[in-house]
Amino acid sequence: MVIKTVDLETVVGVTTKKLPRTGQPEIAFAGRSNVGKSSLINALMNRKNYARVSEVPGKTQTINFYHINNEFYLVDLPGYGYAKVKINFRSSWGPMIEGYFNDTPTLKAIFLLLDIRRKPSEDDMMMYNWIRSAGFRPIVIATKSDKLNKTELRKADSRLRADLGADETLTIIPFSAKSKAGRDDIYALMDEILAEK
Ligand SMILES: Nc1nc2c(ncn2[C@@H]2O[C@H](COP(=O)(O)OP(=O)(O)O)[C@@H](O)[C@H]2O)c(=O)[nH]1
Ligand SMILES: [Mg+2]
Repeated sequence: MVIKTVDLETVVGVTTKKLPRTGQPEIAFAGRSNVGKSSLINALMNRKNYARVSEVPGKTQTINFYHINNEFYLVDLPGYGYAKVKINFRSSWGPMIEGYFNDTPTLKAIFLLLDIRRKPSEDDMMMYNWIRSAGFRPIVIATKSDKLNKTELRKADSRLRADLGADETLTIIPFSAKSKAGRDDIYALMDEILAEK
């Protein structure tokens, strides 16, 4: 994966009824506010602050389509579950996201970001189940891996799997936006996904 060009092409509000039909492969990123989604997308795009790393979590209530190399899109879904933002994700814009998962032929994969140190929340579990019910192989990016040492990393992998009720076949990639650990694994997976017909 070589990122040549990046272009924030479309920004839509979460209350939108219609998402764009891009006509090109899309890879979406979901996760709770503050999980490190913007940091991951910046790292993947090789940009310092293109997907804004938010100082105030929960503020990003838009869906951003980043056009990469004029070939495919990274889709930054709004963060959910920030307690101070009194928006009920399930009843408000959750169904729109679920609709996007179920009704977008060009959507090739959904990466679910989970903080490597935390137990998945109810909203995380719901997102995980939506991803699976829509027929996608779930892919978990376990963020902020720099916060753990090697032993803790291994334990975190088993714990996450158990919490999700998943077996060894679930792909979990530990990632650090600080050290960029895991980035090459994610690029390789993206190459694989984009090569699939
Ligand atoms: N230590 C560490 N901190 C991170 C990492 N990724 C994000 N953060 C921090 O976590 C906070 C939220 O990050 P952000 O990317 O804005 O999360 P978002 O709300 O999911 O988009 C910021 O203070 C980041 O600096 C990481 O890999 N390691
Ligand atoms: Mg963000």
